[in-house]
Amino acid sequence: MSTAPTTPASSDTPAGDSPLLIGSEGAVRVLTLNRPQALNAFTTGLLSQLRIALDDAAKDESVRAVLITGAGRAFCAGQDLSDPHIKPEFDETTGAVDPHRKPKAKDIGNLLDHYYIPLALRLRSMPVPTVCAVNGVAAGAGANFALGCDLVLAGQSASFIQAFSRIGLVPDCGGTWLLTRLVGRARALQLALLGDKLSAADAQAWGLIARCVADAELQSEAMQLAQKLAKLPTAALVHTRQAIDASMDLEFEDALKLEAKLQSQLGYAHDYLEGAAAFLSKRAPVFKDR
Ligand code: T3D
Repeated sequence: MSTAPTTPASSDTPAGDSPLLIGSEGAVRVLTLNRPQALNAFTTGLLSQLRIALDDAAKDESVRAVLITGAGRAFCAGQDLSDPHIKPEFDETTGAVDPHRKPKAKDIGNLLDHYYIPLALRLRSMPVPTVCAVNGVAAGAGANFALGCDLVLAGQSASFIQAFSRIGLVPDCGGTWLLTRLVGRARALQLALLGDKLSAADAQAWGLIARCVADAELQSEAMQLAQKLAKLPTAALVHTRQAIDASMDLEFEDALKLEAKLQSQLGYAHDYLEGAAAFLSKRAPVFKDR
């Protein structure tokens, strides 16, 4: 079953033009960032809606995978730098910062505490697998939000930019943690210090994303992938994510013990019994645990 994207109420876009579109295709919940005029940059309104939509998907037992993408030519240009919550003071005519005027303090860390950290944690702990279809440029927090998803596909014209150093900030939305684990220290530093654009093809070659696909195929490939994940044993997939993430900080023996602990839990659950029975009776399994 497929439902048209809905348009929840929003404070930062005109009625009927919500910054987040929410739809479904069978067991896949589809979230589309929808501020194409600003390359889907994150406002506090969009960040809140995104977190609420992920909470809803997490609670809804009929959802077995989440697919996230962007409307228009970009995936997401990161924090909306004109958002009144963080916009710094400067002379709008000349674009200059007045060196004699003490800028009004706007604590960006506060923005992270209230919006980005809860969002990144929500994404990383989803009880279902997440797929990101990066349909164009993904910059700053937009790039790191995408990289926080379980499987990332990107269209061939998409790119990834750690734009933070360009504006005097450090990578956030999990960037320092994710980049180092995905591509190693040397490449993480190269991306983060220089803020250069990395093409989707290079992102795949570097192991930053799962796959780069033709632009025209991106949405259908991502949906196929999400549908495939939705049919797999959800609880086992989510425990797998948990074990892989934890492994980075564990000794080998502790990783073995964590695997045994998770296997104990899963071994009593329906999906393992179903998977093993289906294999032995040469039929397709029907998984249902979440
Ligand atoms: O306070 C904090 O910042 C804390 C949070 C930090 C998290 C972050 O994400 S920091 C990083 C913020 N993002 C950036 O610095 C990226 C800024 N954008 C760009 O560098 C470029 O737009 C892109 C490389 C992403 C794309 O370039 P291009 O040439 O394809 O498009 P464009 O012409 O620059 O942008 C098109 C429109 O989108 C333009 O509006 P206009 O002139 O047509 O009315 C542009 O201003 C707008 N836009 C793009 N990015 C942002 C944005 N508007 C607000 N905020 C943006 N981040």
